[in-house]
Amino acid sequence: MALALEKDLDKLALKLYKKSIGALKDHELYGLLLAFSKELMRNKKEVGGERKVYYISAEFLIGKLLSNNLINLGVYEDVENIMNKYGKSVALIEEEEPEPSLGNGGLGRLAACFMDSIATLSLNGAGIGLNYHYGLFKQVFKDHLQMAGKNEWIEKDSWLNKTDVSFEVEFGGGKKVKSVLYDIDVTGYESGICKLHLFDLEGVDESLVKEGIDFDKEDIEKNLTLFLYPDDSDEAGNLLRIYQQYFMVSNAAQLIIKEMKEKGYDLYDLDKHVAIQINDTHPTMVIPELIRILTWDEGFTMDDAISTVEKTCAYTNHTILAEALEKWPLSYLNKVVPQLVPIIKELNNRIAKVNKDPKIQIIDSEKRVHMAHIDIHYGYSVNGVAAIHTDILKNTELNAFYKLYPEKFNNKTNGVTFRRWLLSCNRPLASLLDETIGKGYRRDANELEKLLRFRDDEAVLEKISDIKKKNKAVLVEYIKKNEGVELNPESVFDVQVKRLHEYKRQQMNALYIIHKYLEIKKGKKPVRPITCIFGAKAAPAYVIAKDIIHLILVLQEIINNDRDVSPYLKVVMVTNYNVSYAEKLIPACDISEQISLASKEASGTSNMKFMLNGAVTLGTDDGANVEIHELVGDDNIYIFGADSDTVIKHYEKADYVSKDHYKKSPVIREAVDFIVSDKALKIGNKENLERLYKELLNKDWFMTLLDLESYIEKKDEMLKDYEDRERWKRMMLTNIAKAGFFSSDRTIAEYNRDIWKL
Ligand code: 26Q
Repeated sequence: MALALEKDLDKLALKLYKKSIGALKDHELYGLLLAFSKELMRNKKEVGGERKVYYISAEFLIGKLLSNNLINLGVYEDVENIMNKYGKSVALIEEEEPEPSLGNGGLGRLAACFMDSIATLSLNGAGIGLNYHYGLFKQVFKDHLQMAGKNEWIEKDSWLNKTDVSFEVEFGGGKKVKSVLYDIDVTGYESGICKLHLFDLEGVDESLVKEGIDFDKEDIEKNLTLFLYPDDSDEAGNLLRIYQQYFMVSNAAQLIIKEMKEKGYDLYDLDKHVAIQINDTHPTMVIPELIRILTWDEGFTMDDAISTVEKTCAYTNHTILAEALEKWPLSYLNKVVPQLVPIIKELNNRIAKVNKDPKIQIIDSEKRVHMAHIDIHYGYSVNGVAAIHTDILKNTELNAFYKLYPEKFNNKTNGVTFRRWLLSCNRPLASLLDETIGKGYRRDANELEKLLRFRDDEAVLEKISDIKKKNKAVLVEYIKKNEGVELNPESVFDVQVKRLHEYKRQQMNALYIIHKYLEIKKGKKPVRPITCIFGAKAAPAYVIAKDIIHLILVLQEIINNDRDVSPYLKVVMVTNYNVSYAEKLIPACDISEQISLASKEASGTSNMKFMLNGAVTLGTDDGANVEIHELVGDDNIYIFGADSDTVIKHYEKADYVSKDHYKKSPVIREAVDFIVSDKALKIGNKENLERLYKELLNKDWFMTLLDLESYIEKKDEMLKDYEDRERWKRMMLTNIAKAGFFSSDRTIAEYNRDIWKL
C-alpha cells in the first residue's frame, strides 16, 4: 500500500511540478498533498438517499483540512512515513495551508464538526453557507491593543471546487446579483463524502478593501462576500448583514428546489425529502423565502406553502443573551428584502389573530421583526445545545412558546469531532489509547470508558502524564517562535481560549492574575510556577471586550518583565487565536478555564475538547460543564460560583450591586484597583483602563465580582491538588475516559433520530 502510494505521489509530483517528491519545496508539497487528497475524494461516493438534511449556517469554522482529510481518508500514516523519508512531516507541510476563518467561534466550529459527523455516519446531508473572501479579521496586537487586518486564505489551488451552479438573487431597489457556488468535499472517517456548499458573489471585488478591514459597506453588488459579520455597530453594517443573510438563504432555497426537481420529486412532498436545520437565527429568512418561491413561482396557495415549509424547517438556538437575538427593524427589511415583508406580515398576522400575548409576536410594537419567533412558530423543532440551556429556554426565556408548543422543544447537547480534536491534534494520546483499549473508540467514542480499567495502572498513568509533558514542550517552542514569549514547561498551564465576551469573564481570570501577582510581590510564592494563557478575538465594535484584551496585554508586559515575579507567574495572550492554534493549545493544557456566568454560556465546546485531551475543568455550573460534572463526578472537576438559579434571580430582582462586593472585600478591592494603578497606567492607556475599571465598579453586568472570591479559592485548591501527582493523573484519565458522550457523532445521531429522520 505504502509503496503504491509513494509511486502515485511521485507521478503526481511530476505532473504538477515536473519534479520528484524529494525536490519539492514545502509549499509545493502542500500542493501535492492537496491535489492527491482531492483525487482520492473524487473517487469516493457521495452519500445519497430519499431524504436529505440541509444544514444552513452563516459560519463554518472548518480550520485547515490537510491532516484531517488524510486521517479520514485512511492514508495519514502512509503519507507521514513517506514524508518522513524526505525529512518532512505532514504537520510541517500543513503549516503552508492557509486557514480559512469562516466563523467567529463556537457556533461556526460546531457546524464544521457536524459536517464531519454527518459524513462519518453516512447521512444524506449538505452544509450551505457563504464563501467569505477574507473571513473574520486577522488579529494583531500593537501597543497592547487589538488591531484588525484581512485574512487572505483563498489561493489558486485550494479545497474549493468551483461548480457551474449559479442563481440570481434580487434585493430591494431593483438590485440583482448572481451567485457562484463553490463546494468543499467533506470526507467522513473511512466513509463517504458530503458537500459543503459555499455561495459566493459573482462580481465580488477584493479591491474594495483598503486599510485593514475598511471597505465601502454600501456597494453590496461588489462587497457581499468579502467579510464575515462586518461591523454591526452602525446602520450600514446591519444592512449588509441582512443582505448577506438573504443572499445565503435565497441561494439555499433555490438549490433545494433545483435538487427536488432534478430528482423528480413533487414540491408538495418537500417535507418528505428535505429537512432544513437553521443554525441560530442567521438563516431564518429561508422560511419566508421558500414560501415566496412556492407561492410566486410554483403555484402554491399561501396555506399550502406555509404548511409545507413549517414541516421542513427546524431551528437551533445557541444563546439566551438578549443582545445576540436578532431583531431587525421592519424598515431595514423593507429596504433589503421588500418581497419578503408581505409574507412576514402574513406570518405575523396569523399568529396575532389567535394569540395576543406580546411576548410571542413576530413583529413587536416597535416594528422590529423577531427572527427567532419566525423560527419557533413556523418550524417543527426548537432545540437548545446543552441540557441546562434547553431547560432555561423552556422555563424562562422561551417559556411562553414552550407553553404553546411543548412538543417542538428538545435538547441536543453539543459534541465535537474526535477525528480532529483527538486523532489529529493529539497523536501521541491516540496511539496510547490504541495500545490500551484498542481502536474501537475511533468509531464508537463510548469505548473510551474502557480506559477506566487503567485507573490504578501506574504505567498507563505515567504515560498519560508524559504525553501532556511532551505536548507542553511542543507548545512552548511554538509560542516562543510565534509570540516571542518564553514559557516554563514545568509550570502549570492554565488556558482560557474562546471569543472575548464579558459573560465568558476573561476579566475575572485577569483579576485572579493580578491577585497572584500582588501575592508574589508580597512574598507569597506559589509552589509551582503558573502559566496563564489566553486566546481571544473581540468584535471590532465591542469596546469593553477590547479593553479587556488591553488589560491582559498590559499584565503580560508587567508580569513577564518583573524579575521577582516572572519565575513564578507568566501571562501570554496568543495572537490571532484560531482553529490551528486551538489544536496546539488544547493538548498542552492542564487547567481548562470554563468560567462563564452561570446561565449565560449555552453549551461551550472547548470544555469538551480540553477534557478529551486530559485537562481538568475549572468552571461554573453552566452550559455543558453541568453534564461534564455529572459524568466525571465531584472528584474530577472544580466547580465554583453562583448557580444559574441564583443568577437568574439576581437579574429578575435587579439586586446585584458590584460595588457592594468591592467595598466588602479587601482582596477584590486590591485587584480591581490595580487596573488603574500607576504601574498599570505606566504601560497601558488611561482611557481603556479607566473605562474597564468603571464598568466593573458601576455595572459589571455579568457579575464578575460576585464570583471572584470563590474563583480564587477554587483555583488555589486546584493548584494545590496538582502537586498530588497521582491524584491529578487519575483525574486526567477519568476526564479522557468520560469524554465519549461529547462526540459529535452522538449529537448528530440524536439530531437524526429526533429531528431529521433520514
Ligand atoms: C447577531 C446579531 C448581530 C451580529 C452578530 C450576531 C451573532 C454572531 C455570532 C450572534 C451570535 C453569534 C455566535 C454565537 C455562538 O458562537 N454561540 C455559541 O454557540 C456554541 C455552539 O452551540 C455554544 O457552545 C456556545 O455556548 C455559544 O456561545
